Amino acid sequence: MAELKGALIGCGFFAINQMHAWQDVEGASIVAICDRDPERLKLVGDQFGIERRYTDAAAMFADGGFDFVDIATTVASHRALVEMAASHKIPAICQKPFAKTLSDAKAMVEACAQAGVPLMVHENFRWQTPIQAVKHALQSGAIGEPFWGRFSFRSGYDVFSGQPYLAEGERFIIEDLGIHTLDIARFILGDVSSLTARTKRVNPKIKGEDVATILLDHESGATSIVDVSYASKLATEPFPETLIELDGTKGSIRLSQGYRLEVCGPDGVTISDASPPLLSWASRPWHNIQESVLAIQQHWTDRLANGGETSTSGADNLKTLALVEAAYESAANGKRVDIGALLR
Ligand code: NAD
Ligand code: 89V
Repeated sequence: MAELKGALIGCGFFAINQMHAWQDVEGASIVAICDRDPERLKLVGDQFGIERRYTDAAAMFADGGFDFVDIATTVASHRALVEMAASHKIPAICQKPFAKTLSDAKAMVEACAQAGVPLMVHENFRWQTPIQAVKHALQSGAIGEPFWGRFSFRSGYDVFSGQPYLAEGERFIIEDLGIHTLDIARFILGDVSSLTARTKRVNPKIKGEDVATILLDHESGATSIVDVSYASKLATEPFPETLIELDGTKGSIRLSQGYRLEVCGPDGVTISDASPPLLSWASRPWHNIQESVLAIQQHWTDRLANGGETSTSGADNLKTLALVEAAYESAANGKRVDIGALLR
């Protein structure tokens, strides 16, 4: 089958990972790039040898010559760019956060559905090797029916040095990082019916919240906690590991720091190393995230070539984004928020 041709919009901090990963993906490659900042456009174009360069996305779509677009810009531009892709009938990948609001996200899903083109959110954390290992352990039946979980990301890593805009928004950790952790909770324990959240800002140099604790009621009846912090000074910095605890009717799963996976079931205890591989272009500690970028982009390529909905389609991601909106609402009014009402 002919290789799929992609165009990438947004040549910033994280797009470097996406460009590296596209070089490793089987069945697709990037043929055009766009950034409104000419310096970033030159830097990425030169580094990855891309000749077709645009400072205007509309001009790139008008020229065409690609099968899909990979939108790697920050959230403010997502709706306009996804709708532009839909108007040209071009399948689109859109970085997280999918949209500024749930109503924008619903409109983006609708625009792509009307155009008949696939839409995937680059929600890569569920594709991390350790997260997939937890999912497989749970699916094996080793711990029976899960009734409780904890999904935890606590760190003191200086995330603002690479992504200074994260210090400037009214919203920070739930929208940027908790969105991944909430998605992992959905991926592992299924959809959520209601939630309650509490937030704090510990770092006085940023505008938004940097600590959040969220209690989730899953549709299955399970209860879980999503707790995220960029204000936690720990003896060994765990960035960017998500730690998981699951209790089931027959046993338990623990994914602990250092990618140690412990599965305790009726037949005994299995301890394994769920470390992600270190790809040739990756560097620690980001290698866990970087590997998941390759995995999600390969998944997109395989689905685009062979058909079928992606794991983190736009429609699926509405249910994660609803948790983000609900968490801010609950933190503001102190009440439990019904997720079904937000999605209707
Ligand atoms: P960035 O600011 O470094 O890069 C964004 C780039 O997009 C900039 O170069 C900017 O000039 C360009 N841009 C913005 N609007 C544009 C438009 N309309 N047309 C053309 N170019 C435009 O941001 P970043 O840190 O690379 O983050 C980008 C996105 O990736 C964010 O949504 C962020 O949340 C997400 N992100 C995801 C992960 C992950 O693991 N999935 C990790 C980090 C960042
Ligand atoms: O994945 C992200 O969106 C990043 C980070 C993991 C650093 O929070 O911003």
